[in-house]
Amino acid sequence: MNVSDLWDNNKSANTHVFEVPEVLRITFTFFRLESVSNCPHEFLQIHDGDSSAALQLGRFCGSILPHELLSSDNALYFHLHSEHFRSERGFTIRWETQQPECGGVLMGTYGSIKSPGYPGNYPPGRDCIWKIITSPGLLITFTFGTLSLEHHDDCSKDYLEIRDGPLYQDPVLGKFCTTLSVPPLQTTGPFARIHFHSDNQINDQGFHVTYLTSPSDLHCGGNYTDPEGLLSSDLSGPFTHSRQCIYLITQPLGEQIQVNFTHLELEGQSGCSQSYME
Ligand SMILES: [Ca+2]
Repeated sequence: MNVSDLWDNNKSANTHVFEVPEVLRITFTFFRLESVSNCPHEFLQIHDGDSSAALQLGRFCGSILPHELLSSDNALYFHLHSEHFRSERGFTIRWETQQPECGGVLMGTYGSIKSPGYPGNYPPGRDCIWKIITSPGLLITFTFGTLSLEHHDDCSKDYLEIRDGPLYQDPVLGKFCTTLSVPPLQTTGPFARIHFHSDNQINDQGFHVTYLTSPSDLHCGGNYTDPEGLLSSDLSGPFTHSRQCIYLITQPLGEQIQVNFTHLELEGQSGCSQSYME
């Protein structure tokens, strides 16, 4: 399966579309302030917003050029402090604007996902979609460090939504739109889709979620590259847990694969709503 196949661009199918403000990227081309540890007398302090109440991105002094900085919304607040302004001291900053970027495809076996601007408040009017694509036979467990979103009874304003699969049609594992402590969530297969949405009013701190992968308790799924072979679900005992078993057969470019079923026995419901092979 190609990652591109899993990247559905149907954001507009289930989200509201806003005009998203551009964010600021700043680079330092000159920087020289008094060099004293902790910068007590002379410093440049930068906040990710339009006031000193916004998250502090850094406090700088000395003569080392600070690294590039990116705002999470459309303003940066600079505070230059000096007890004795002197010549040949100061800074030069170049700024550019760009479309905000968030979301992406994560293929590692562990990682973390944060709302834009975290641990500062998240900006308005964002849709960020992350996909976690791991190997067949693994499950993904999400642990919530922070979860603070604008409260709303039916999550029609801001929300964090985690789906049990890579596509927006996959079942919802959890959808959150308040501040609370959430126990870990686990997928039933090796893929997940995380969608963060913020509307244009009222925000909060956002979220910080970490994820880990672990082998499925059922021995099912896997990668197969032999020129021929036998796939078997080998599920001894009754199905006690909901599981997705993903089998990926890959052959060299140009080869085709012929599949013959020798045995198939699954629960029979209309529309294959409970158990199915696809
Ligand atoms: Ca909001």
